[in-house]
Amino acid sequence: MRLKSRVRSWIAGLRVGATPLCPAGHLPHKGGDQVAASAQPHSTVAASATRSAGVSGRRPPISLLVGEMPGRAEGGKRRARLIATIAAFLALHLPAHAATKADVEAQFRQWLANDLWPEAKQAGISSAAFKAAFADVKLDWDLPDLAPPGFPKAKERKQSQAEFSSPGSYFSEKRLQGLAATGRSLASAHASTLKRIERTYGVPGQVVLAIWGRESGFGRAKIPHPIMDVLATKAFMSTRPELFRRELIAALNILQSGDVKEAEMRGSWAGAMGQPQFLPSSFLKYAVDFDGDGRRDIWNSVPDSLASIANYLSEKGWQGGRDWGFEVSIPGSVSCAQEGPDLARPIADWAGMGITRVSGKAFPAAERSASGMMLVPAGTHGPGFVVTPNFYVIKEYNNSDLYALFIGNLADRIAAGGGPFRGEWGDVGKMLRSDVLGMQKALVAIGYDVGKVDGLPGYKTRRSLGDWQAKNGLAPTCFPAPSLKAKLR
Ligand SMILES: [Ca+2]
Repeated sequence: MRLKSRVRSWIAGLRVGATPLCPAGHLPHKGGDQVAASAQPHSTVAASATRSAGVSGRRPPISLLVGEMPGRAEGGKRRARLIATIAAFLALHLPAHAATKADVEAQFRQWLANDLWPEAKQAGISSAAFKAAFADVKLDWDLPDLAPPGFPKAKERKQSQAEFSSPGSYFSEKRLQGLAATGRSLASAHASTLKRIERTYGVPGQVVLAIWGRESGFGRAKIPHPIMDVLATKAFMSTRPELFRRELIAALNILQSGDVKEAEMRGSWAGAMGQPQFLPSSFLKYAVDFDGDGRRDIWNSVPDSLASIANYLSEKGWQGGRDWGFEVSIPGSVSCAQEGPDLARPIADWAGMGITRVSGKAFPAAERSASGMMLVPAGTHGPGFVVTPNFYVIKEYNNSDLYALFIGNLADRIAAGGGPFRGEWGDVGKMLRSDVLGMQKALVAIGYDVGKVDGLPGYKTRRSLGDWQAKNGLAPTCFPAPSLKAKLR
């Protein structure tokens, strides 16, 4: 039943219009520039379903009947068979891992006292605060990516065989339109707060609104989990315990600071808290009290939530007065192999090559002398962009090109009523990661830098491929395709 309801809520979360919490939370994504990796944000939910099935299916056998009882007559054998039958019945019908779970719960309490407490004490947490913080904390066995001690390890998914999603599936037009409409009405409702935020942090209101909308449906999404349950469970028994241990200590600091009551301190399954979806360590660094009540409250206060988002971007290097980027059309004479954050040029130089904005407008005068970077997430099979350093600041919020493009597009719609990107996303998600991996290895073997050799086509893979295509008499497309697989071995 529980599994079914999880699957149902997962499907509901996928539905357009429902605005789930940004499922990736703020965990650092692996694979930085990999556009496709982040297009599968829900994979861990499925993995967790597999895992709990695996856990309950493998139970140490009840050992009532180890060996025959020697020297017994026929009656003894019958009795043994009866016991065997009962044992088999129990094995099937008792809660399968009750004993083991109880054992893990006991280990958890010991871990809190003997392992975590000394570290918390060193971090300045008082004994009273520590005890109060964990009084009601429970292990949450429904979270994904758990590795309970003594339980069989879940089978790793064979990533090399998985297809990566086409980038286009990331940009649901219906969802973007809904977020833009709500964002515009909230822009006027909170106009004075947003003006004050822009004056203080230099970040335009529409960018702050776009992140707020994407992360928590403008604070309207139900934030499901008591954060201490999530962090304690994941610090004690997840596949990434060190990361969550740091976040758990940070959360204890937040509770001790009095910014929020534990009952209100809710977050996502990935540990991201409140309306901006900050991990506790980000909260400590970037959350601000903007409504002046003396508490940093990203759960209930809109001014605090919005200003905290802006402060985050500002601290990560947001350049006031600059845009995030522009959708452009790139003439055939300009190779796609020039993309990447490390190949910046003055935007006037890109314009000089014949790159123009799809809107037909000129690049703003102030942008022309400043630096910009080419970005082609699907090579020549999708829209092209000239982005500014602010694009990479948005990626600090969630390390995905597609995420940052989503925020940029939504911000433009909120500010000026724009629509979808003009360039169509081609259907480029059909190759297996193992095929892309093979192409990456072949490129590395002939001296190319493809970034991480992981089967995902990040910008280094894309531009290396484009360069190889040009040198081999092919028109550069800067994206892996089945037709190139045979040629590149
Ligand atoms: Ca406040």
